[in-house]
Amino acid sequence: MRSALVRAYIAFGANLGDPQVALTHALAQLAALPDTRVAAQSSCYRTAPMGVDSEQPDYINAVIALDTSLGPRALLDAMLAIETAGGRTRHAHQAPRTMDLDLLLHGDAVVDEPGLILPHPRMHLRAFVLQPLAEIAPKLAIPGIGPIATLLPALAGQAISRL
Ligand code: PH2
Ligand code: MG
Ligand code: MG
Repeated sequence: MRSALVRAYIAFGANLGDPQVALTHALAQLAALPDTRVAAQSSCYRTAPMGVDSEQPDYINAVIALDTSLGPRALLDAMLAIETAGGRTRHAHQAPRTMDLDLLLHGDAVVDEPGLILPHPRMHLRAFVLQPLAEIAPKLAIPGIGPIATLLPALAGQAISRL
C-alpha cells in the first residue's frame, strides 16, 4: 500500500546568479521526485538579507507546497541534492547562494534530530518565509508556535516586496 500524502512546505531563497531560473529548476526537480507533486507556489519576493554581516545582494524568496509520501528525512536529502545540482557550494556560513531550499514543515511533524528540525526553528521570525507562506496557506498554523496570520504583524519592519 502506498503511504499517505503529506503536505510539506519548502522555503526557496537565492541571491546569486539568476534566482528565477534557479526557482524554475527547483520546482521541476521537486515535481519529479517519487510520489510527489507541487501543490502550490507563492509569488517571488525581493527581500533584504537578514542576519548577515557582509554586504550582500537582496534575496529572491518564495515558498513551495508539496504533497508527498516521502518522509521528512528523504525529502530533506532530495532537497540537498537539488541544491548541489543547482550549483550550490558551501564555502562560508551565510555566504550569498545560488539556491537555498529549507524544509519548513512536513505535515504536523515535530522533529529534533541532527540536521533536521521541524518546524523550522526560525521560520516564525522571518517575513521572507511567513509572507509567501501566508499567500499560499493563509490559515496555516505552525505546530507549537501558532497561526501564521497572528505572527506576521510582528514582522512588519522587515523589508519585503512582492515581485
Ligand atoms: N537566508 C539566509 C540568511 N538571510 N535573508 C533573506 N532575506 N532571505 C533568505 O533566504 C536568507 C536571508 C540563510 O539561509
Ligand atoms: Mg536558509
Ligand atoms: Mg538552507
